[in-house]
Amino acid sequence: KTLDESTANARGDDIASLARYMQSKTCRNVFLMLGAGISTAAGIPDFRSPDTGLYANLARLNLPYPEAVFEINFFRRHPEPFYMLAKELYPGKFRPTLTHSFVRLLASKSLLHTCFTQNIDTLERRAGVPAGKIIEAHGSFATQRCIECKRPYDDEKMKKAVKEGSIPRCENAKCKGTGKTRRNEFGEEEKERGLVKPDIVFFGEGLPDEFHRAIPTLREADLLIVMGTSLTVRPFAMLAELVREGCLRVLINLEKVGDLGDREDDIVCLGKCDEIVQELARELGWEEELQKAWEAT
Ligand code: CNA
Repeated sequence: KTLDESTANARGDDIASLARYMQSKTCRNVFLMLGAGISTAAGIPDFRSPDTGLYANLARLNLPYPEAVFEINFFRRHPEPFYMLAKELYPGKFRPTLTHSFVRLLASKSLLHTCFTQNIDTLERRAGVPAGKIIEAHGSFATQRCIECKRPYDDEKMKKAVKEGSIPRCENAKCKGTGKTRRNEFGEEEKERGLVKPDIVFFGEGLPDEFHRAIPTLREADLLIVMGTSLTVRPFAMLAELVREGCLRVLINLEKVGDLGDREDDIVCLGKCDEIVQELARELGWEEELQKAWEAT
């Protein structure tokens, strides 16, 4: 056997035993931890993949360092790079992947307890995963508000601004922004209103309350599947350590990440998530249903 064949066989065995476990009575509450890698097949670049990731392709934005584009203090001074990127990443033009449809299937089979996602692309919702099962830990592009006075900003105006490449500002007449003044179109001095930002969590901002509220439920997990994430962003990455010892943990990713693989029963399946999920669906007898669910998206 070649090394490749042995690896493929080992993966096949792992997937078969995972499927058996999922079909057993013990496996009632499935939790997911998702990241940008489940959306790369939809055409959305992730952050950290070499060559294709956003961080490798940000030179054109003239940033002091790549993460600055998602830092709240940098955004307050220089919103332009973020809005250039938002134009490319804005939801609407991307279709869910097979992996997103697999999540939907888990929900329709009453196996899914909670899907924790770091993704901001809203593709879980678009694939039909019930909103009540999703925790968008880093927020999403679905809504937006002023970063100073926090007044929500209109969805349609936001779409238009992103499309046109303009930078939206708060429309609350009382918004004082950062206190800076500027001259308006009539030559009068007025306070510059705050910048509008999608409700995605930037570095330097807190995670949504619903994320914190959902953490204790992880103790109920019988199975945790971690997919498409480098597990480098905290506190999200810590969730994988919070499931009880007896909970089966599975990693489906291009590379090994976090401490997945360190516990005796952990399963590590390295490869593209769409391919592995398809193999798993085959083992579960869900292949046709998965295909149909995906075609319907
Ligand atoms: P990341 O740090 O870029 O890591 C992605 C991981 O996925 C890496 O380990 C890759 O090897 C792996 N990967 C890439 N493609 C595949 C594939 N087809 N199959 C399996 N594995 C794959 O991204 P994280 O999500 O870990 O980082 C967290 C950030 C990224 C969050 O704050 C997100 O908001 C942010 N982000 C989100 C999106 C999105 O919503 N689609 C896109 C880019 C960045």
